[in-house]
Amino acid sequence: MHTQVAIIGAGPAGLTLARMLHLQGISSIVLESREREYIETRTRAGVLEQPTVALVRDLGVSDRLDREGMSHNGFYLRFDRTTHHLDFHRLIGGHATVYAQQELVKDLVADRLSSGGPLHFDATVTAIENTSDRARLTVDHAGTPLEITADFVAGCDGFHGVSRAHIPGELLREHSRTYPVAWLGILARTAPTTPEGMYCAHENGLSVHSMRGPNITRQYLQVPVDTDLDDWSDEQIWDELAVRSASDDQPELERGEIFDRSLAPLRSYVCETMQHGRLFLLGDAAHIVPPTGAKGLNLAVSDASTLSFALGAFYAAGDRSHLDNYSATCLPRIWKAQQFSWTLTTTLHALSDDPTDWQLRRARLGRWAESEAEQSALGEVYLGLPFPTPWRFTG
Ligand code: RFL
Ligand code: PHB
Repeated sequence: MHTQVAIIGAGPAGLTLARMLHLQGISSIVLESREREYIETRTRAGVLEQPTVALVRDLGVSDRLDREGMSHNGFYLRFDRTTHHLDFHRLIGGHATVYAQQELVKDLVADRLSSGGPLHFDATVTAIENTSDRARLTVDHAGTPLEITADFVAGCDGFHGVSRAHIPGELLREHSRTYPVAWLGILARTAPTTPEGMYCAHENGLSVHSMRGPNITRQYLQVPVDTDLDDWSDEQIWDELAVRSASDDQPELERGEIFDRSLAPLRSYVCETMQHGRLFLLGDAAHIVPPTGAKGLNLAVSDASTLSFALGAFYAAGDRSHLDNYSATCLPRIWKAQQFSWTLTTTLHALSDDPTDWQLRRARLGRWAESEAEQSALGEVYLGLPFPTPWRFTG
């Protein structure tokens, strides 16, 4: 089996790339190690930046996103029992959209299958051979060995995938930072706490209050990284969410049935370079941001857009320069998102018992609450910096 581009992983990076290549007349095969149902129900991200939404519209797969996505002007910030609304729309224009990652994945899978594009589930790539004239992938497809050759390989296989290990160690510079905390996330049947998402900074730690619809909330608690999910009863989760979000200006948090819970440790990671020979890394395969600020999915889509443009230039005009510059083109935007996520993470979480740290964090929160200049600067990155290139090569 031969294809122009072999795509490893059917997450946001792999599926958006497959759609962009299809629209540019470039063939691809998507290989996903899990079953369809698993990737369509995995609870993860929820906040889409403006450039991500614009791209999904441009790709013609936004019908449900346009109907069901919740458009937000900014977010709420609560500390010292007081609520502040950061209205980025009023200050700089634009919106963020709340739409669950697995819903976007469902839309992209349905589109891929209905347009006849190859997408194989239960297909695990175990090795990539990167030679001068082609790449060769070894695949375990439901227990049957399969070999695929491709002009290029897009490693969209997430942080624990196989692709990154195929960049030679001597070329790889890894930037890694772990945090002593994780997010305990829940989905619950109850109305959203605030009309838009809210970050609450409390001396016990962060709580985040988001939503997935008029009667479903998504909420997170900062917990120690070695927490066992079973250590928390539903009542303890609600009690702690209530303590951290308590205010003097808004009603108390509503409680409801918790029907999903998960734990996600916080990590920052970037690998430089993001390419070697015919292999390109995208999304979580190349970088991880802590969830504070909601950048991960959006970075994955941004990388896909950059690679789509570069492949378009190669196939339409024989111009390899954009492929050669892929990593250098992606990295500045990735680092800006890293910086944003790190600033939000270190300001909103309680990461030490030192009272001086808390005063410094409060001072920064105070500036975010009182200064429109600070809010505009935050809003520019939160709503989404422009993607490095268009997704389509037009000559
Ligand atoms: P994915 O989504 O992990 O997809 C990778 C896919 O590759 C498959 N795979 C393989 N397939 C074949 N062969 C192999 N050898 C393979 N190895 C792996 C996997 O099964 C999988 O299907 O990576 P991608 O496409 O780079 O997308 C990244 C995003 O999923 C991730 O960054 C976000 O979910 C992060 N994130 C958030 N991002 C946002 O932009 N906004 C948010 O609001 C947001 N909130 C979050 C988040 C992540 C969270 N967790 C759980 C870490 C909230 C949380 C709690
Ligand atoms: C979410 O809605 O899942 C969400 C909201 C804000 C974040 C991360 C995730 O920073």
